[in-house]
Amino acid sequence: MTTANLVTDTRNEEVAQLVERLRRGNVRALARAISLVENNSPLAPHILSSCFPHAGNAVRIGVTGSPGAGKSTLVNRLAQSMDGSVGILAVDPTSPFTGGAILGDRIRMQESLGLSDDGIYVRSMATRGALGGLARSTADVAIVLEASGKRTIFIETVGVGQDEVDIVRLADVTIVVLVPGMGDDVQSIKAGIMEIADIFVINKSDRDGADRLEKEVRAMQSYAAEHGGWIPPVVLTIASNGAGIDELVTAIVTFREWLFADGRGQARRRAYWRERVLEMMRGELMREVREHGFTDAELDEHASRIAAGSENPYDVVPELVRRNFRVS
Ligand SMILES: Nc1nc2c(ncn2[C@@H]2O[C@H](COP(=O)(O)OP(=O)(O)O)[C@@H](O)[C@H]2O)c(=O)[nH]1
Ligand SMILES: [Mg+2]
Repeated sequence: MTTANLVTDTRNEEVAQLVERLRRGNVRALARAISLVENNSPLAPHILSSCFPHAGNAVRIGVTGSPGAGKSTLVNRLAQSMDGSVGILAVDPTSPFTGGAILGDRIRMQESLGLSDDGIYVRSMATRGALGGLARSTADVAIVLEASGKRTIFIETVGVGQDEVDIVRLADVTIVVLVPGMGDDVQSIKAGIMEIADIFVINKSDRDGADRLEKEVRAMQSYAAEHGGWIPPVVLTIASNGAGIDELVTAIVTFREWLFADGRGQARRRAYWRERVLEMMRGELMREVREHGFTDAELDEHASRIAAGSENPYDVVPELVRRNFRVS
C-alpha cells in the first residue's frame, strides 16, 4: 500500500469516527467538526459528505436585523421554546460578545466545559473580513449541526450585505427584527426587506414608537402580494422579559405549516440548491485548475504579458481552460 493510500485511509477513519461521535451527541466532536469545516481543512469535504445523508430534517430559522436590535436575546428565548434540540449560529460580528452577551456567556461556558446542559448548541461564526466565504461556510456548518440531530437551527445575522442576504436564503423561515426609534422607518423597510421577511418582529416594544412602527409595517403588508399569498405577520416582543415570545413561536409554526403544505418549502430548497450547486462547481473548477499545475507564478506571467499588451486575455483564457480540462 502506498503512503498516499495510507494517509487517505487514516483520514477516512478519522472522519468516520468524528461524524459517528457528533451524531451520538458528543459536543466536543461537533465543535471540532465545525472548526475543520470553517477552516476549510482537507478533511472538510469528507466531513460534509458524511454529514449530508443525516441532514435535511431540521427547520432553519434566519433572524436578521440591525446590530443591537435584540436578535441574540430573542433567539435565546426562542431556543428554549422549541421542541427538540436546537443549534444556534451567530453570524452577527457585533454581538454576542458585547451587548446582550447572553449567547456569549453560553458560548464561553460550552467551549470551556465542552458541554451543553440543555440541548442548545451555540456557535459564533467569524466573518474574517472575507467576502463571499461566509454564506458558504454558514451553510456547511448548518449541515454539520443537522447531522448532529438538531431539529431547529437559528441563524442570526446582521441584515446588511449580499453575504447576509445569501445566509437568509439558506433559511426556511426568515424573521426580520425591527426596533422603534432606530431609523427603521418605512423607507428602510421598503428597501428589499419586504421580500425577505416571512415574519416581522418589532422588538423593544417597551419603547416609545412601537405602535407607530407597527402601523407603518402593517400599511406595507399589501406589498406582500408577491410573497405567494402569505402576509407576513407583525409580532410585538420584549425579548428581554419574554413578552410576545409565545405569539412569535405560534407565527413560526403557522408559517412553517403553510410553507410545507403545498410544496413551497421544497421549491425554496430547490432554488437554494440550484445556486449552491453552481457555486460548488465554481469552487471545484478552481481547485482543478490549481491541481493541474496552474501556479501563482504562471498567473503572474500571464498577468504581466496581458498588462504589457503582448498577450490577449480573450484568446488566452479560453485556451487555458481548454488545455486544463481537455474540452474539445
Ligand atoms: N428595553 C429592551 N431591551 C432589550 C430588548 N431585547 C434586547 N434588549 C437589550 O438590547 C441589547 C442588545 O441585545 P442583543 O440581543 O445583543 O442584540 P443583537 O445585536 O441584535 O443580537 C441588550 O442589552 C439586550 O438586553 C427589549 O425587548 N427591550
Ligand atoms: Mg447578536
